[in-house]
Amino acid sequence: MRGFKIVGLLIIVSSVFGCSDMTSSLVQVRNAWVREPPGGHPITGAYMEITNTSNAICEIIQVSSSKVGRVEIHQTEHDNGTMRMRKIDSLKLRPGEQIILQPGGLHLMLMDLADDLKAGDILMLLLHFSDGTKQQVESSVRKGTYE
Ligand SMILES: [Cu+2]
Repeated sequence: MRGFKIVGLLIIVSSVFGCSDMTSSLVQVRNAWVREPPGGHPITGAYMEITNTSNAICEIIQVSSSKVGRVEIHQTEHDNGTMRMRKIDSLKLRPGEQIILQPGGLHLMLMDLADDLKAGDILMLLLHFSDGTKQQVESSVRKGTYE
């Protein structure tokens, strides 16, 4: 009985911390980049390596940016030589797991771009986690092959 009470208290304490600090450090993001949209198209892809550095499962449920109308999480699938993109609802990472968003695989689709993104620009992306925290990601715009 005593053990249960202690566990209950720990859960309350950790959720209070989670609410008071809305900046997340659940994941470490490296090599974040956005492909320069070809010929001024208002749509492009964003790529990065995400590692869950926490000891809990974390889930990215949404990505946003002040300069992007809509961001979707996509998985590229190869189907009989045809490449298709499927929208997925979230990215779930186990503790210590790394996922790589890259051309031809998992990626973020940036749609309705407000600005003309050019190689050398910086685009801020905001990762939204299922626990309500958010994490900002600085990504650099580069030229890249179209996927
Ligand atoms: Cu896509």
